[in-house]
Amino acid sequence: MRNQQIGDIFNEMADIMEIIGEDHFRINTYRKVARVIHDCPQDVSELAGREELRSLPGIGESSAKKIDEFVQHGTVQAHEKLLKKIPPKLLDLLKIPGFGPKGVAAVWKKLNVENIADLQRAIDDQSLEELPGFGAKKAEALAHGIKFLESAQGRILLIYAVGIAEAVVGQLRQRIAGLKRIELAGSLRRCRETIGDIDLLAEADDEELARHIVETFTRIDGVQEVILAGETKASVRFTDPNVCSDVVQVDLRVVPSKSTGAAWQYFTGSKYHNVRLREIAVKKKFKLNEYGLFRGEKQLAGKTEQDVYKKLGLAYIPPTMREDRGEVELAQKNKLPAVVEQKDIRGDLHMHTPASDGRNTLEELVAMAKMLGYQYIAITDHSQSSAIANGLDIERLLKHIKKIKVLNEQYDDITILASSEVDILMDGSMDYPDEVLAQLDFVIGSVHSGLTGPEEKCTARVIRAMKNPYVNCIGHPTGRLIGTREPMKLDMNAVIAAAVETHTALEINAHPQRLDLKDIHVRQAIEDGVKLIINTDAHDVAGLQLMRYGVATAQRGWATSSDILNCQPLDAIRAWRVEGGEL
Ligand code: DGT
Ligand code: CA
Ligand code: CA
Ligand code: ZN
Repeated sequence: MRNQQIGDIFNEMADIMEIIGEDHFRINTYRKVARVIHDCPQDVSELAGREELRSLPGIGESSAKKIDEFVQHGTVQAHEKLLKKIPPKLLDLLKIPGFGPKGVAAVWKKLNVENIADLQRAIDDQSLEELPGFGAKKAEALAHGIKFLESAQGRILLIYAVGIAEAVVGQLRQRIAGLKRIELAGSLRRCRETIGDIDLLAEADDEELARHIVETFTRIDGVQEVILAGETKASVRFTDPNVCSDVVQVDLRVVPSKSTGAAWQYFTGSKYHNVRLREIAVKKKFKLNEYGLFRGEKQLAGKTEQDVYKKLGLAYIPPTMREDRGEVELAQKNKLPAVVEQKDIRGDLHMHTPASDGRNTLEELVAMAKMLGYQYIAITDHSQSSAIANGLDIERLLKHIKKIKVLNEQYDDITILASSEVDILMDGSMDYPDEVLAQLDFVIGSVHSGLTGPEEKCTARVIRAMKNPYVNCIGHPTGRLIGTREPMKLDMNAVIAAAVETHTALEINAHPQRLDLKDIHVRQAIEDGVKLIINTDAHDVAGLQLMRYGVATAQRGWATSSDILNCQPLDAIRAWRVEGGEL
């Protein structure tokens, strides 16, 4: 699928045109085309040159020609021409949260700012705050935004790393006949929310094969640069435009089978977890490294990870828990929590249909939910204040509820709950009156606008929503978008206390750009007895399949299935909701 890449080109053209001050009509057209391509379930590049491409809504002949051109030549002339009109690094400025094309145009034309470093200088020498329309407050916010951007730089979202790792492993499997075992390690295996580089491990007992694996790895499609290549390891910079536009470092090591477990353990990390393990080994007068666990020359363990943990006197620790956050101590006492697994999930309580901003019909969502083995789902379209997301006014909502109830009658193997993701308004009141909320089977309250306020205000807003007796869950509680939008400032202690008091669940939004609540807040919440729900917030059937990222986040927060509402049968959720009973 090249939809992401093609759509991005149209968005970039719109950005440049807006910066250089071109006609609004065409800018809007390009933005619309970008959206249509991003949302298109088919591979647009496969439609190139055909009539079908032209029949997509919003795609006229001139846009279709640009897509054809891209598929044929890999570039679009109009795009290249626009790029020549601006300094090469100017568009980097758009990555700063809260900075749009108009702001970029102003600093470029009035202050000669051509890149992020220039902007930082304009902030430091106060020329930015003197610029009309900016001021000290805005300058401070931009300085903050630059810091935020830098902290995320060089790391990619977990889901992209997964896609890239799959692409690399796929090519290796295809090209190396004798390849037996290849495993993911590093932060990718631990499912951190962002990944610095991708670590892979392959097994080979003969040197010839090991060399062949390393050599092939340095030559697969997508390698941009070979950073190092030895007998048993190599590092490359790799990219796959079907996954994302970033270039990522991938490290591969080849190890003999007698060391696979030890190496897998070592290169999974985290570094701090490994340090703790090595301390335990040293206390036992053992030696632990990537080749195995040794007493003197004798290898005690190394073939499997399980053996390594066992011989160290530890229970096996799931990779998602290996952060040195107390898991080693619990493993010593054999008291590790049995963290939730994908198979424990019985339903998904947050998804959108075309009634608001979803892309697949109710029936299509139900079919996918059944395929995933779910017993229930909740349809949660947006409420009236979410105008951009085509939120439902009361009249449309009531009709929607009826439609869902009628549909639900047609299935006896899955229950479809008529629900809504209701906006939490600025003052913490809900976007529908109570008598409307009362007609829903389940209510998620979410903040979608005004996330930048001070902590006190944001916290009070969310807590007021929790106090509404009809609100069952707070959706994506902090509203963050990893790497692009900062979380709302919430006093998490107060939010958690209110969740307990008001019997409101908190969501672990599984969308890979959200993962909200995040791992450490999950842990904090369950320690205080808050119930969580892992939801995909799907806007299409593909979105329903992203549950694993939420499950991994729950594991990283040590949640067990008893902490998670949608690991329970529907009757138990109903009782919890209606009677305020315990699970
Ligand atoms: P990343 O790539 O920044 O997302 O994070 P990791 O955890 O994948 O880190 P990376 O790629 O530098 O190293 C992979 C694993 O190798 C790491 O999780 C643990 C192990 N490792 C790396 N450096 C050290 C070290 O200095 N000491 C120990 N004990 N282990 C290390
Ligand atoms: Ca890594
Ligand atoms: Ca690495
Ligand atoms: Zn939402």
